[in-house]
Parts: sequence; C-alpha cells; structure tokens
Amino acid sequence: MKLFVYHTPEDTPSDLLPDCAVVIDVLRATTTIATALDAGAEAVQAFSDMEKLKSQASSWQTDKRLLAGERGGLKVEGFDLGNSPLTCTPEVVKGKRLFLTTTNGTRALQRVEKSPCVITAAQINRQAAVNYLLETQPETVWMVGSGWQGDYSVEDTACAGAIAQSIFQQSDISPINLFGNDEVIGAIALYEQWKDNLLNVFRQCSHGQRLLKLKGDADLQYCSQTDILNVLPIQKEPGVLVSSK
Ligand code: 3SL
Repeated sequence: MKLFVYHTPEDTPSDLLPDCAVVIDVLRATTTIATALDAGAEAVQAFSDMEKLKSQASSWQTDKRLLAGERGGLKVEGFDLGNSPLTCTPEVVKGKRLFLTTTNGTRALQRVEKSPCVITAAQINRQAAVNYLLETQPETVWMVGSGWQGDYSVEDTACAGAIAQSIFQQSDISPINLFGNDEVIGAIALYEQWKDNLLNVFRQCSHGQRLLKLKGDADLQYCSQTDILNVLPIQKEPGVLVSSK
C-alpha cells in the first residue's frame, strides 16, 4: 500500500486514479455523511450541482428523501437540512436518502468518483477508514482534502495525517514504501502537533472561524472528536454513499 495526500481536489492528478480514494471534509461534509449513515440513513447521494440534485431528488419518493445543502456555511433555502452533522439524528434521517450538496466536499467526491473504490473519512470515523484500508490493502490510496474553494484546509490535512499515522503504526510497511509523497510526511507532522488539541486548531483555522461567525461552535466540538463512530461510508455507485456495515 502506498499513501498519497492531496490537500485539495485541484491538487489531485487529473490523468490518473487511485485504487482507493479517501475523501476528507472534516468541516463538515464527510462528518455529516458519517453521522447520517450511522444514524440509519439509507444512503447519502452527493452533488456539486444544485440543479442536478433537485432533478434527481424529485424522482425519489417524497417521504424517503431529504434535501440537504449548504452554501457559504448556511442551509440552502427551501431544503430540509443544512450541512450540520448535529441535525442528522435517527429521528430525522432513519431510512431516508439524503440528497446532499456542499461547497467543497461534494466537489472533492466528484473529482475521484470514478476510482474503483471511494470511501469518506473524518476525524469522528478515522479508525473505521484505517481498518478498511488495512483489511483491503489497496495498492494506491489517495487521501483527498476538500479545502475551501481551491485553498488548503488544515483540518482536512490533519485528518489525512491521523489516518496515515495510524496505518503506519498498525502495519509493518516501511515509511519509504508507505509514503507516496512528501505531503503524507507533512500531514503526519501536522496531526502530531495538534492531536491533543484539535478543537483549538479548528477554532483558529479559516473555516472554523467562518463557522463560529454562524454560531457553529457545537459543530466544531462534534467534528473535532476522534473515533467516536464506527461507520464507513463507501461509494456503491458514483456519488452514492452507503454504510459498509
Ligand atoms: O464545503 C463544504 O463541503 C462544507 O462542508 C462546508 S460547511 O462546513 O458546510 O460550511
């Protein structure tokens, strides 16, 4: 297994695909996806384009669907949910398909959706992603951060570092064979620096600041927890994520 970290969808090579892509948007799309599937959602179908979302969702049974969407951190007008993981309780999402659009996370998913295997990870389900990679041993793994409109986001790269570090500790692959690019080494160092105080870095980073202005501190607290859910979102068809359990 060789791990590569790409900070943003724009950084990922466009002429290649990995054996397994791990899409990461800690604040907040992949945290929301993990939470919704853990709470019993039937699937999360991700769209970067809002019009496509509306047209696909309209063919789905009304009582079995929820429209969830964010732009600029705020709920899309007329949608059932925004992109806060805290709204994805079993009472709200059980048995339903979430049709989800977000600014960056769903774009990152789209960028690698043709890979033979696509999973999503966040800090809250990091170990589930690590376990899957250790079990399946894909030859090449790309961890793709969602960033913010083409810019790097520290929380996504720190999560990629958390995954890489855990794989390194739990396998006997040497660093030279395991680390595919220097970004992996940088991501591990970043995670090591902040692992005991992720909430603090989330409150300082640009997207955390943006969410704090929207009264999002409870979301930051939730998203900064490590390994609280044992759920692995896995793509079953392009854009459609289900729980691997
Ligand atoms: O950009 C995204 O995909 C979102 O996760 C951003 S937000 O946290 O919902 O504002």
